[in-house]
Parts: sequence; structure tokens; C-alpha cells
Amino acid sequence: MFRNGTTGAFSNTLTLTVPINGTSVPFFVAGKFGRPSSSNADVRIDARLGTLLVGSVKVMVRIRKNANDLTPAERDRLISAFAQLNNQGAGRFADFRDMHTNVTSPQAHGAPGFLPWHRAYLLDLERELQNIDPTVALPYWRFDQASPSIFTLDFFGVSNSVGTVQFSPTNPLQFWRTDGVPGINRRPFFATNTAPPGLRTEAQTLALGNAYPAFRTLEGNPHGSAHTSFGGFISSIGTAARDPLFFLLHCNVDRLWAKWQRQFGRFNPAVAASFDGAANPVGHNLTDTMWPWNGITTPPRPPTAPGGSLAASPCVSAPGPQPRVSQSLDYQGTVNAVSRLGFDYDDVPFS
Ligand SMILES: [Cu+2]
Repeated sequence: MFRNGTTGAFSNTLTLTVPINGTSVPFFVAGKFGRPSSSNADVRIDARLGTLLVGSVKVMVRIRKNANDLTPAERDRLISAFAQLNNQGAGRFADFRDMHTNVTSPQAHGAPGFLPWHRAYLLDLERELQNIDPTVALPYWRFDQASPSIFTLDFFGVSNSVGTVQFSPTNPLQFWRTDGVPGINRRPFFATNTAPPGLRTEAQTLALGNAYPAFRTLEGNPHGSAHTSFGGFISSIGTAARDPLFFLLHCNVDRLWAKWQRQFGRFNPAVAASFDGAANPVGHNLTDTMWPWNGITTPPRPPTAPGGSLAASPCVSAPGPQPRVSQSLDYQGTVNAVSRLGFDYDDVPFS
């Protein structure tokens, strides 16, 4: 889908007048909703002069999908990128693990910045995965739906009777290591080919209310409930980020926020119902910078700031290296095109 400039309607073709002196003419390309790529270069953009084909480029429409529906190739690229980021405990994944601990928890939980902080956190991780393999996007775990394809030996693993996660011999996650300890402990309290019990469904979550203070109560249920539908690493804040499944769980929480924002028009930080009012803890007000990307290590911020600034994107300039809470809201650039964060969900419309 093309458009001339950053606003206005999209169409399947775009007619441009280009000067013969070689000066470039900018235009905008986006994926068509409902038609994501499943592999690199499965979309071709043709340039024609009249009917004559004068140039062609192959691209992909990269988008966050339901992890249960990935093709085997998409699945394998994702776990390979995760495993490389972890690098048997020696890789940059350690920074992401260290960002989410009991000490750092007040920056990210129990206050309105819960959703904006985790959106930036997931985006930072996704961009690091894309530095390893640019065809990867972070998928989500629909914890309110049966997901039999996620808890398999070839993907996020199968827990044995004491919660040690088992993998197939070809799964690179078998080398996963955090805090100097090999492996993952995860003890599901539900049959993993069904959905966890006791969770608010997507429809119930979206019905929590049309103003942010009501909606963000999803931090308890379904978010907290999804965490505690297991024992092991993922069940508590201090260790949850040691399990790579954690990022798929949070991607679904972020998708629920995105869907709610879309349903009620809550992208604009200047609209009161899009967020809580002022006088929240530091890091949880719209104009506050977010730790650790701000590098601040004096109280009430945590004593260390792992990972440095937020990873840059080759596609978009937002949110910048040291994002503020407000910069997590307008992720589609609905209010302001330069606010686009460069990700989307396969079931949240965009335009
Ligand atoms: Cu968290």
C-alpha cells in the first residue's frame, strides 16, 4: 500500500513524477492489513514507466503474530535469534534479564507506567532480535486461547514433572542460560494445550472501561494471572525475565493495550482518558523519562542501568534513545506520524 506523504489514503499503486536529474522523490509504503509476510522478500514492489517494468525490489511485511500460528520457518528463526541474543548466558540478553528484577520492579509495575514501560522494553528486545535476524518480529502468546503449538519440544519447550523445560536436540534454546544457571524452570498449572484457567478473556479485558485507570487494572488479571498460571521462573517478577516465554506473555499484554487504544481512540497523550493524571511515582508520569534507558542511577531510580539507551531502528526514529512515558502511546503514528514505533499486531488494524 502506498501514499504520497505521511498522511492521507493508501492505495495499491502510486503515480509519481520523477525529475530526470536524479533527485529522489519520497513516498510512503506500508503493509496491507491482513496480508503479512511469512518469509523474507515475499512482497515485490514494481516501478513502471507506463507498462514498462523499470525496477523492482523485494521486501517483507513484518508484523507481530500469534506465536501459535507461526510457520515452522518463522518459529525456527525466532528461537534462533533468541538463542543468539542469549549466547549461552554470555550475550546481551543478560541486560534484558537485569532490567526486570525485584530491585527494578517499581520502575515498571504497580502504577500507570506499567504498560508504557513494558512496551519500550519489548521494543528494545525486538530491535536487538532484528539486529540478529531482520526478518523476526516478536510474537504474542494468546493466554486466553489454547496454544498447543507453543509448548512443544521444537518451540518453547515441554516441562517435565519437576518443571525443567525439555527441548528437541535441534532446538537452540536447549543452551539457554541465565544468572549463571543452565535451563528454564516452568511448571504449568494447566494443560498446556488448553488456555490457563481463571484469566479474563480478551473481550472481558477490553470491557474493563474506556479510560486508562480502569483499563490498566489488567495488570492483575489477566497479566498477573497469566504469570501465576505457572510455577518456576515466570511466576514472580524477580525471575520472570529468565524465561523467554515471558516476552510472548508480555507481547500479548501489549497487544491488548494496542487493541484497547484502537477501540477507544486512546493514542493521544494529550487526551486525559489515554493515561492517568499527574502525581504518579517517578517513571510513571507522561513527561517522565523511563529507566534504564535514561541512564539515571540515583534514588528513587535503581542503582544500575543495564543495557544503555534504547536500540535504534533502521525504519523509524521514535522513540529515540531515552524515551519518555508519553512516547510509548502513539505507536502507530495516528496522532503524529513521527511517533511511529515501527511495530504492529496482525489483528489490530492500522491505517
Ligand atoms: Cu513486568
